[in-house]
Amino acid sequence: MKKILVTGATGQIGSELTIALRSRYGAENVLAAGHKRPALGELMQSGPFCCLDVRDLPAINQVVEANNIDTIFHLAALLSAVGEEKPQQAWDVNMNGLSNVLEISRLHHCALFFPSSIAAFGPETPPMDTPQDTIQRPTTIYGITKVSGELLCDYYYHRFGVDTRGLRYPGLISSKAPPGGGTTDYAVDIFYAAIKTQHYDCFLRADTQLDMMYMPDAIAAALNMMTADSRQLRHRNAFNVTAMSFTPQQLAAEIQKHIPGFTISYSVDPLRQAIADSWPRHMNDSAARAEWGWQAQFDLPAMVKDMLEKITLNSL
Ligand code: VAH
Repeated sequence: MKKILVTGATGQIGSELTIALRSRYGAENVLAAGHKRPALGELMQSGPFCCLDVRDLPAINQVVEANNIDTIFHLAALLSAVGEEKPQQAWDVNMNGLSNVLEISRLHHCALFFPSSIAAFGPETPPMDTPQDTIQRPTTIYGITKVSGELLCDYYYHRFGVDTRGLRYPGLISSKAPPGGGTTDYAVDIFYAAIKTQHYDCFLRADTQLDMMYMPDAIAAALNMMTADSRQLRHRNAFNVTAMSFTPQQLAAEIQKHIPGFTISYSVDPLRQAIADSWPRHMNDSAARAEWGWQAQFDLPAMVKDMLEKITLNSL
């Protein structure tokens, strides 16, 4: 990896991944791209940025050619809840955007990282210890674009030899950029509410168990998988990876260990509850452990402690 393009760089994953890539490969070698210019901040001050709509094939081609890009981390997408509000736009951005980036990767011999998700599974998928290889009939447009994306990336690898690689991420928890319209956003919003008002009104039911991961682990997983020996990667485009699995009730109890006065209430959002109910509870990530040495570093107590410290620091 020498010259890297990150699409969706202003999003929850992109904003932290870009910084991590710049510290490892040199700021000038990591071009951040977003559909709109963000406010000045660490992302903008730490290296190059360009506005880029992933639905614009010639524009992607121009950026990749002009910057001699050899690796693309393609993060631009509409997430699950916002996708259900505008499914046609979700298909356009998530699928036509990916198709364009795959075509440019084929033409310019770029390696490509694609983030899939637990959303690529559906109600018929075994919810506990969800296998690496199992039935995938997602019921959200976001999930349909994720399972289609996994298959399209597999196709470009087998048909054209494009070095495509991807991970099925669980819900991600981060302290830098706010999440953007996902079903697991509660697991981030709750920390800001706990510090600001010591109360959080949760949009999912108290017992909704979902796989989750702290952003430092998500970033490490992407970097380690992208630099792994390609010959070891049997599942290359859709590795299950997870770190913990909890309910809003369990997360609140862990926060209360640090903020005893913190309270939680529940005003369930039927749309996001239905989405969460269609996803598995806990994935089996043994394939990632076996094929490229995946190992999470943060469990629930460690993540809560670090998140509260970081957000408190940022708010000073
Ligand atoms: C979402 N944060 O909620 C994303 C993620 C597993 C969930 O893909 O849509």
